[in-house]
Amino acid sequence: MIDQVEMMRAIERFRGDAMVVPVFRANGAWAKVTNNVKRDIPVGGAMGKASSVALGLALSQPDTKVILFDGDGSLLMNLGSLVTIANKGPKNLVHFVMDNGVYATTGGQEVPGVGVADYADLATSAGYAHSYRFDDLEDFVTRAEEVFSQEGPVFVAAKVIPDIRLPEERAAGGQRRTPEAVLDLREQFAAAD
Ligand SMILES: Cc1ncc(C[n+]2csc(CCOP(=O)(O)OP(=O)(O)O)c2C)c(N)n1
Repeated sequence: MIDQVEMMRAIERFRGDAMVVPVFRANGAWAKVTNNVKRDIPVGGAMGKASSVALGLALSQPDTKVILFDGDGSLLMNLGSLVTIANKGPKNLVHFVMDNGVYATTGGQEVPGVGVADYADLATSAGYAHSYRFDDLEDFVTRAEEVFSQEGPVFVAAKVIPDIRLPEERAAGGQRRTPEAVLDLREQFAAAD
């Protein structure tokens, strides 16, 4: 299993000006490594909808990469988005599912299908252009360049260590929230017009 902060450190090197959409625990992890916070658009609360938000961003800004860090519980709540994304075929979307096997944010309850449902297979059968699965950090680091150079939509299922520590134990806080991210983005899009 992979430490998601370490995995994200490797991803940040390929990030450039990509917009990054992290959900729940992935948001806290990404906050530790991001170097371009104004291009980070966390989606909290609206569980399951980050994949739809990322699709919208990717379609509206086709020349900019969009990196989505979905949760497994979140993806399960909007599994149809795999088919919708594949159908739209955004070449600039890289969709990670941080598969920790649990709803970490609400205390670590097991998600359905652990050890049975295969998200990479689901993405392939939905029609994603490329689909990967990783459960080893070194393996991911070795192939990260390939992952980010593919034409999307690209799907990456990553088996990550669940972080079910309470906020005070995780030294959480200071994370970016959706409303400020949307305002920042609006300014950037307006300036580019
Ligand atoms: C529609 C809806 N149901 C329930 C919740 C409460 N909730 C917030 S986070 C979360 C778990 C998210 O799990 P996952 O996507 O796997 O991310 P993780 O917490 O493991 O990073 C739940 C159930 C919610 N925000 N929205």
